Amino acid sequence: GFGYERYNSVDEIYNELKRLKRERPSLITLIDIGQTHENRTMLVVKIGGGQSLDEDAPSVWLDAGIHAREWIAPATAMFIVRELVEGYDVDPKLQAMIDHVPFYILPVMNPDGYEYSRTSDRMWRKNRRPAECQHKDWHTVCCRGVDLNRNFDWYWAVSFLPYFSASGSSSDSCHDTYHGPAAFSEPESMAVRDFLEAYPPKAFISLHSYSQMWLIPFGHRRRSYPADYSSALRPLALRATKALEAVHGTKYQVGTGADLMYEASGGSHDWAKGALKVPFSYLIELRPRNTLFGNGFLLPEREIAPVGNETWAAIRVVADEVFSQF
Ligand code: 0X9
Ligand code: ZN
Repeated sequence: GFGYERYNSVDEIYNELKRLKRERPSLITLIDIGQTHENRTMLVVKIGGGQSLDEDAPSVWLDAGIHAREWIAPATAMFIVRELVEGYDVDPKLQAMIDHVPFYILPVMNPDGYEYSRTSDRMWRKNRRPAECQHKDWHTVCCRGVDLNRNFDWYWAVSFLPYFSASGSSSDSCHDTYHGPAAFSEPESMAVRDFLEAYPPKAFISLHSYSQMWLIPFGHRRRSYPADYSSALRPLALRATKALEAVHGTKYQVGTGADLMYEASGGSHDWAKGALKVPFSYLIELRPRNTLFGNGFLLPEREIAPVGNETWAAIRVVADEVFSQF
C-alpha cells in the first residue's frame, strides 16, 4: 500500500488522493485533466480555495514527475499534499493562506513513463509515445517517447547549440531529449497547457531531480532573463532557498538552467513565464547535489521525508508571497 516515505506506484498515489478526498471533502477536489498515450488519468489535486473552480482566484501550481526516473519528485509532491492537508487544521496562518490561495498539484505528470521506469527501465525519462521510425543510413530505427520538458511552445525545437548536444533539444526520436513532432504534440503537455490556460496560476513550480538547483527562466538561452528577473524572480528564489537551507542545511544554487547547466528549449517553466506570463515560475532540481555516491536518480527512500520537509519550507515562502501580493 501507499506510504509517504516510499516510492509508490501510480495506482497507490491515486488511491491515496482518493482516500484524502473522502476524508476531507470540503478541502480537497480531484480534477481529471486528461489521458496519457496508455490511457492513464492525469490527476490534479486541488487543496483549498473552496470547492468551486474559480478561474480568477490566485493559485499556486505544482507538478512533479514530468521525467519518469526522477522518483523523488512525485514523492515530494505527495509529501507537500500531506503538509497542506494536515497543516490546515493546526496552523491558522497556513489555513488563511490556503483558503485564499489554493494549490493545484499534479503529482505524476508522466504516469506512463513513471510506471515504465518502475517495471522495465529504471532510467527511462520520456513519456511512452508509440514508436516513430526513421531511416538511418541502410536501416530503419523505431523509438518510443518524447521528452515532455522539450515539448512546450517556448522556442520549441530551437537549438542554439552549434553541435549535437546530449542535453539541448533533439529531433531524433531515439534521443532522450526528443522534442516531439510538434509543440504540444503530447497528451500530457497538452493537458497541462489547457488546464493552466483555463486556471492561470500566480506561481508555477515544477519538481525535478537532481542537482540541488532552484532554476529561474529562461533556460533556452544563456544570459536571457525575464524583465523582472532581478527585481522579483531572483530575490524570491533566494528567500525560498534560504528557508530550505534552514531546515537541514541543504545548499541550493540559484539561477537560470541555461547559465547553471545547459541551454534547452521547450521547457514547461520557460513557457509558463514567457508565454503564459505566470509571475513566479521555477524549476526545482531536488537532491542529491552530485553523483559522487552513485546514480543521482536513485535517492534512498530515507531521504524522502527530509527532502519533503525542506522543499515544503521553500515552496511555502513562494505561496506566502503570492498570498501577500494578490
Ligand atoms: O533537462 C531538463 O529538462 C532539466 N534537467 S533534468 O535533469 N531534470 O532533466 C533542466 C531544465 C532546465 N532548463 C535548462 N537547463 N535549460
Ligand atoms: Zn527532470
